[in-house]
Amino acid sequence: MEKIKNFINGELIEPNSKEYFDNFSPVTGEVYSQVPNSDIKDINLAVNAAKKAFQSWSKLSKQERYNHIMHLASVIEEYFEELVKAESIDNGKPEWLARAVDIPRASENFKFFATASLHFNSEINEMDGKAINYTLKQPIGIAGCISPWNLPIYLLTWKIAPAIAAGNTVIAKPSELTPMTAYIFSKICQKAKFPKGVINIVHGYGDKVGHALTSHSEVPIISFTGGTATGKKIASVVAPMFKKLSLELGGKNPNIIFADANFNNAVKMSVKAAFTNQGQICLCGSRLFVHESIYDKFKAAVVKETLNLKIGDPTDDQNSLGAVVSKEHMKKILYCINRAKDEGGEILTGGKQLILKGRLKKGYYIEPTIIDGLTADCKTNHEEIFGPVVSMIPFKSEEEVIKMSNSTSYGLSASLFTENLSRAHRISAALDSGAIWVNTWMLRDLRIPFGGMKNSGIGREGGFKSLDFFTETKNVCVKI
Ligand code: TXE
Repeated sequence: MEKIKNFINGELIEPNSKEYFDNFSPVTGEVYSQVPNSDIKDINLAVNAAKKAFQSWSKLSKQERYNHIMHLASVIEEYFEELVKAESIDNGKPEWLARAVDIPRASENFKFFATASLHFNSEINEMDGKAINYTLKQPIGIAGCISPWNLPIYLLTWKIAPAIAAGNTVIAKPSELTPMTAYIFSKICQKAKFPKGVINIVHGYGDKVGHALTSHSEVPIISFTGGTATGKKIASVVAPMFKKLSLELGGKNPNIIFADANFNNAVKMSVKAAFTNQGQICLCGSRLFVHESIYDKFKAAVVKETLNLKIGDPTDDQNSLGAVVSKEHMKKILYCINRAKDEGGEILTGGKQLILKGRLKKGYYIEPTIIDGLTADCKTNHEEIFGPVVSMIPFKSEEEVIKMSNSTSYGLSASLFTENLSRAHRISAALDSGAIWVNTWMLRDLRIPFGGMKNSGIGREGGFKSLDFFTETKNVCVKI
């Protein structure tokens, strides 16, 4: 059975403890590899390597860093199919989805931020001929990048790429549930002969090695994507140390359908927003608000479209949904579905675990589930479920739907569907969300500021915002 290794100073090495834990594939429910149970000693090793590498990496020209990073991106492309298969086995997502989204994005992240770093300007503020201010944007040091299991290599590289493009070195801690593509990425760094110590990857549990990383005095920047509860814990460790901190946390995103919406597009997008990646994307639209005048017709169409989704073997491109990430997470989702019933919800379709045949019989599959009949203020409509579950709620007016949409503690993203231009602008401005889509969902441009309000996080990443985050801004005032 394959033992995953840490990647420190360009070498693949065992954890200091020599201890490993099991990595289950959600596709089969079987253990298929071993994850290093790393600790503070592994982080110390990585810190030494990253500190040394920073001396040379931060002093390279932007063009030299660009050349290294673009080469790395091209080697990722050589490993494309291996990464697709690994992501699917590790996470449970359909291979077609990894092929269309996750793996292309991994190399795109590097290409995008390498290029962006060449165009990253500083500011000049002239003072009526008396003085000139200019800003320096300098690399800071070691960035700690902690990523979750839902989009493993996509989010890992979304953090590593801007950090190194800005001239920092990195210690990354991938989710312990989905370490495999990060391990393959370590081998890719070796194949690309990427400068040693610039990228280090340490595997293990969040409260152990993740905590060792966030609390390390020589790691001044922390970028985290994951659950809100974990974000809170990390903030409490990092804030008193005055580190730079970016938190991308959970969401309970509204998807709002007005009566004048393009009906077919709204149905298609609502189903996509609810169930893509088995509903395990922080941007998924899990609360579906539909205007009362089209509610019944829309409900019937969404149920019909959902019944057309096939769930099963992630290697079969005919299947829309694969497995959810872990047994524990499957249990949590099923608990939330039962709680919705207790709250008085009616299950329109789905609602159960799906037991498949053959090698998939112990896998973690859940039917895409639509719930109706709950009020906007119940637990089902307030707490993040993070599975293939959507709850439908009717509304009467703009005012009412804005109030219901904004009633949760989250504020990550929202979608609204209408052909009325003024209304689209009005509602967009009124929603408590960091990202709003009109007549679409999850259409992503890497240049845009990305992040959430309220309990969905702090800070914005994406484009020059990421490069700003991973640099220290200094103002220099020169008197003339
Ligand atoms: O996330 P965690 P999990 C949400 C979703 C999900 C919930 C929990 O609701 O059900 O979070 O998922 C590391 N110090 N999202 O358990 O625990 C951990 O090892 C430092 C939303 O996977 O937040 C992993 O690498 N690090 C989300 C990473 O944090 C710690 C995507 C995320 O783990 C740590 C995924 C600690 N004390 C889940 N504890 C999104 N917004 O995209 C854990 N970690």
